[in-house]
Amino acid sequence: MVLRFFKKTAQTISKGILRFAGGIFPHATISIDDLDSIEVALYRADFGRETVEIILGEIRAAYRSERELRRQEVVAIAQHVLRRQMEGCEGRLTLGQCPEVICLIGSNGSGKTTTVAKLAHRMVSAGHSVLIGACDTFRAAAHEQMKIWAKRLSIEMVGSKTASDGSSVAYDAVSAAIARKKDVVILDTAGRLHNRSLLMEELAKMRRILGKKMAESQVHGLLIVDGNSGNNSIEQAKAFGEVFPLEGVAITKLDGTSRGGALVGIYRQLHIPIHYVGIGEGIEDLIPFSLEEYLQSLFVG
Ligand SMILES: Nc1nc2c(ncn2[C@@H]2O[C@H](COP(=O)(O)OP(=O)(O)O)[C@@H](O)[C@H]2O)c(=O)[nH]1
Ligand SMILES: [Mg+2]
Repeated sequence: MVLRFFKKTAQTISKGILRFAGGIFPHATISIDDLDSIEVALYRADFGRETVEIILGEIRAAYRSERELRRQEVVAIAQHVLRRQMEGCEGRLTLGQCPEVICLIGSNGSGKTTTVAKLAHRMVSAGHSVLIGACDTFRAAAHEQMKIWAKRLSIEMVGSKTASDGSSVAYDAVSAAIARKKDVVILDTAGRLHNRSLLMEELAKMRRILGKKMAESQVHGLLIVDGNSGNNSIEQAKAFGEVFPLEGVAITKLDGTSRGGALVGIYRQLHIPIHYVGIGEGIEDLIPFSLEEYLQSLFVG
């Protein structure tokens, strides 16, 4: 059931492990020469140097004691290492105060607007009342895109075609949510302004303005990372985190990337739990991240 989520990454990994290892037979033994192909596959899947070295080190140690390893044992070693590396990685938003504000932050094209829609849909389906704030005022098209989603989902949206300031829209959205007694406000934000420092200033301002209306514990920064950008996205994520406290991360587009191993590096370097993964363009294609599902689906095939 979970197997389709990380299909491309799984194909990349399985190529490396299977190629010299008796095809699909889990009991086939692999030789020490196969380690190179396993190593390449793990790098291709973007697990990052630290993690690949640990996995390889443990496989070598197992060789020394066993001399013969079956493919399923290699997989078990990799999963065991990853389980350790990813300890505590599953994040969940806890909703309780009314309203809770979830602010989606990330670079242009990472999937923020789509994820706002998917998340709003999830929350409405779970019985919460939701209001969307269209705070990407930088691009006119962003407002339209959010509006189309809100209309399709029949979810109230606060936005402005003419506002030049995302923070003022955020303020209005939160005020409306309080007045209308909504459970959750989900804010879309801009991923690009004229330059990077302006974008950071804008985010810092939004956080300050939200702080005037809400308790700190009511505001949840959710970082949106494009799964295709893999380990490269980490530096940028750190910059966002400096101006807007990040509670969790959602990693999008994992349906189409062979670099799903980057989740490990993202988690280990940012120390932010992974709340959701995006696995397609449809409204249902956002799922809570489960480490076990991830580990199972990486090594199928
Ligand atoms: N395949 C796939 N496409 C996605 C996913 N999430 C977003 N997208 C697509 O990525 C593109 C950019 O998304 P958008 O939400 O506009 O990004 P934003 O600029 O951060 O708001 C759109 O074409 C989305 O349909 C996902 O999980 N999988
Ligand atoms: Mg957008």
